[in-house]
Amino acid sequence: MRMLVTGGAGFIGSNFVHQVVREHPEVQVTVLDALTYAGDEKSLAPVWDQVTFAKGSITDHDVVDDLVRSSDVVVHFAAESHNDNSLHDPWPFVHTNVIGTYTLLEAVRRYDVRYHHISTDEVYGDLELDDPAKFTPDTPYNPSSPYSSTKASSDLLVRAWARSFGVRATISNCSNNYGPYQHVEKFIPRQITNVIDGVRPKLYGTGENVRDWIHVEDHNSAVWDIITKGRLGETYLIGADGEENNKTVVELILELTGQPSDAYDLVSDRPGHDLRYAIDATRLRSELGWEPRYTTFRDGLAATIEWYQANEAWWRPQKDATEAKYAQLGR
Ligand code: NAD
Ligand code: TDX
Repeated sequence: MRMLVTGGAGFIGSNFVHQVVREHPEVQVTVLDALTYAGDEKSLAPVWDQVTFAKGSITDHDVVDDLVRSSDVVVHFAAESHNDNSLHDPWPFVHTNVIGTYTLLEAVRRYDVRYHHISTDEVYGDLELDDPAKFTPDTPYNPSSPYSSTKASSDLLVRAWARSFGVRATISNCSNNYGPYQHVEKFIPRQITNVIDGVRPKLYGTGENVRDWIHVEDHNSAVWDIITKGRLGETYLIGADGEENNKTVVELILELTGQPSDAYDLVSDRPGHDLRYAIDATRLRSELGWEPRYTTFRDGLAATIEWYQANEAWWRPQKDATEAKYAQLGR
C-alpha cells in the first residue's frame, strides 16, 4: 500500500508515521508537509530512512496532484491547529484547512484514491460543565473559533465530495491529544516545559474548562482501524473517556514534577473559550472493536513528562518564540 500522509512532521502525524513504519512495514509512506512553525523534520528522525519526505503545501495544486496520483490512500492530518493563533490571525486557517482540503479532495476525486480526513471534536461546539451529554456522530455542528469553523468547513467538503462525487472517504473527529512531539504552544507541553524552566504554569480563566484527553497513540490506532476496516462515507468519533478539567491537569503536572500543587497562575481567559468537550466513541468501539491502550491518564501524563525532560533538544528551539507570542496576548 502506498500511503500519503499530510502533516506528517506535526504532532499527531509524526506519531502516526512512527506507528505505521513500526507496525506495518509493508506500507510505503510518503509525507507531505509544509514545515510551518508547527512542523519539524526532527520529529521524523527515528524513521527518516524508511519514509519519503516532500516539503510542500497541500494548497499547491501541482504538488498535490503528483503525490496523490501515485498513492493508494491519503491520510490528511495537515492543518493550522492552534485556537489561540486562529483568534489572532484567521487567514492561514482558512487557507490551509479549507483550500488545502479542497485541493486534496479534487485530487483524490481525479485519481479515485481512498481518503481519510482527520478532524476534531471542536466542530460540535461545547457542552455545559454539568451536562451528562457527550458528542455523538449526530450532534449538530456548532463551531466556536476560527480554527474549529475551518475544520468544520473542511469536514463538510469531505461529506459533499463523498456523496456527490463518490469519493471513497472516511472522517474521524477526535478529542484532545497528548503525548510526545506536541508543540510547546499547546496546554500540556507548555506547562511541562514551563515547570522545567522554573516558570509557573498558566491557567486560562478559572481553570474549570474540561477537555477529554486521549493519548496520541490511541488516536492513531483508531485511525488505522478506520482506514482498514471503516465504512466508506462514515464519520467516527475518537475518544477514550478521559475528561479532566484544566486545573486538575496542571495540579497533576505539578505533583508529578515534585512542585507544590498551587504553584500556578491564573491568566486572562481565551475569548470564546469552549467550556467542555466529551466524546461518545461507541461506534468506533462496537463496530471496529477499537480499544485504547492508555487508560490511566496519570501514567500517560507521567510518560509524557519524562519524554519532554529527555528531549529538550527537540522542543527548546521553539520555546522562546512561543512564550513571546503568549506574552503579547497577556497569557
Ligand atoms: P500540528 O500543528 O502539530 O501539525 C500540523 C502539521 O501540518 C505541521 O507539521 C505543519 O507543518 C503541517 N502543515 C500546516 N499547514 C500545512 C500546509 N498548508 N501544507 C502542508 N502541511 C502543512 O497539529 P496536530 O496537533 O498534529 O493536528 C493534526 C491534525 O489533527 C489536525 O488536522 C488537527 O485539526 C487534528 N486534531 C488535533 C487534535 C489535537 O489535540 N492536537 C485533536 C483532534 C484533531
Ligand atoms: O497556557 C494555556 N493555559 C490554558 O489554560 C493553554 C495553551 C491552554 N489552556 C487551556 C485552553 C483549553 O481549555 O487548556 C485547554 C487546552 O488548550 P489547547 O492545548 O490550546 O487545546 P484546545 O484549544 O482544547 O484544542 C486542542 O484540541 C482539539 C488542539 O489544539 C486542537 O488542534 C484540537 O482540534
